[in-house]
Amino acid sequence: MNVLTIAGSDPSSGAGIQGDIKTFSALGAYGFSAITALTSQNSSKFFMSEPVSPDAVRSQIRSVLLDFEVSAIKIGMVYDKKTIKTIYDELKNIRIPIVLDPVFQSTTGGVLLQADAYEDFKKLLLPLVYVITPNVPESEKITGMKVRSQSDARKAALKINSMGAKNVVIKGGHMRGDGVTDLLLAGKKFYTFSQKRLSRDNHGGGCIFSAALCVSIAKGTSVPESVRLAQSISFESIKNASAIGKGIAIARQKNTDTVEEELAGAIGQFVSINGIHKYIPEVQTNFVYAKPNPKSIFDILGLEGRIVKAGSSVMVAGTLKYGGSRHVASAVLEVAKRFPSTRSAVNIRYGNTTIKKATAERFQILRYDRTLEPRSNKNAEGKTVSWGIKTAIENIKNSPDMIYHTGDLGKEPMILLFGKTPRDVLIKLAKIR
Ligand code: PXL
Repeated sequence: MNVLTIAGSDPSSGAGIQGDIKTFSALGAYGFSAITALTSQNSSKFFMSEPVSPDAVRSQIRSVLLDFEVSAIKIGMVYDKKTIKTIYDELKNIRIPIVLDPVFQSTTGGVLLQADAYEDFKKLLLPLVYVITPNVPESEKITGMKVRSQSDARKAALKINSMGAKNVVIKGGHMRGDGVTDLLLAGKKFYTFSQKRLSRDNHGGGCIFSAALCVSIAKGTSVPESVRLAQSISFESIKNASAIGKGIAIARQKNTDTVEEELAGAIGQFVSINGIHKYIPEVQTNFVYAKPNPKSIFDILGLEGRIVKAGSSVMVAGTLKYGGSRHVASAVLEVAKRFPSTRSAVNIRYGNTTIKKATAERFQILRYDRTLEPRSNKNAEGKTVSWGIKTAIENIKNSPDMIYHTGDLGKEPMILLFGKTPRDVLIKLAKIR
């Protein structure tokens, strides 16, 4: 999934374009960028800034939108009137959700929006916006109101909404109190999200919030859920800030794991393998990948749906979801309990030749016999796979590469191929085809 940031360059890489790209990557999104302005700053001082020409801003945005699929756009530093007008002209007719982070001043005091550009900022950009994410001083600038309390914040949110922004988040970091409460106005409803207050200044935390929000919106997650996620990601990154320069600490994205990215990539490769249709069983195929140390199938990403065969073509029907797979996920869950590094699996059609090739490759192959399953277990919905896998791995010392069964009355035989990662599973699959 791809997103675009339209923002200023920050050579300290904590905020702006560079910060956004890091956040996008950490969350498994591909980030495109269009640079509106150059700033020169470090952790102590903001030295200067200058705009990129309108032609160049326009051309950058077009070069991205003409070619790539973009699921959401983030706008950060827009610097001046000409840049605002250019962005407005390029985005006014597109249907991609826009997250606007109104940044007016850098942490070290640099001017990110010129004084004569506020009117155009409000008039042209706010009506394009799906979610806007001001902090308290920014919300005051936009509305002309004083925002000192939660009730002021609600009034400000309503006003910003009336100015055109569909959903409004007012980040509460600058308000007094032990905790920090971010306020969301979505539709006609208010939501609040509270978090402990971290007593450290940082550079980049706000950019991380809006960039994470942008990725979450791009994935189709609801606005309230996306705000909750953005708050948690920016909180962790502020906690993780490091004083790598002589001045203010720079917020650092925690590396989130890339379960979704890896699995989606592997499924894409799987379906394009030449002749793979011969390996799709009657019940079709699922391909799963667990978070580290999965506790239930809801820690395991799989297709809600299947990889299906139609003649000799194979395609993905459904989307990736935690808990999306029951059978293959239950198998991985059982194996991961004994062998935590095994986190991925795919089910393929049973065939003698496949077993022989796997034997020749010296795979660790196990089998279980479904006909030996205790009747009480058979009657319990969905327990067969767990029982079978548990039985198969009971006495082994090394993690299995393959576990199969040869069926039961009305049950198709099946092979499960395991690996540490989806890529590992594909490598094993290549050896036995
Ligand atoms: O964090 C706001 C911000 C956004 N964009 C750029 C910046 C800053 C803060 O310094 O420099 C380019």
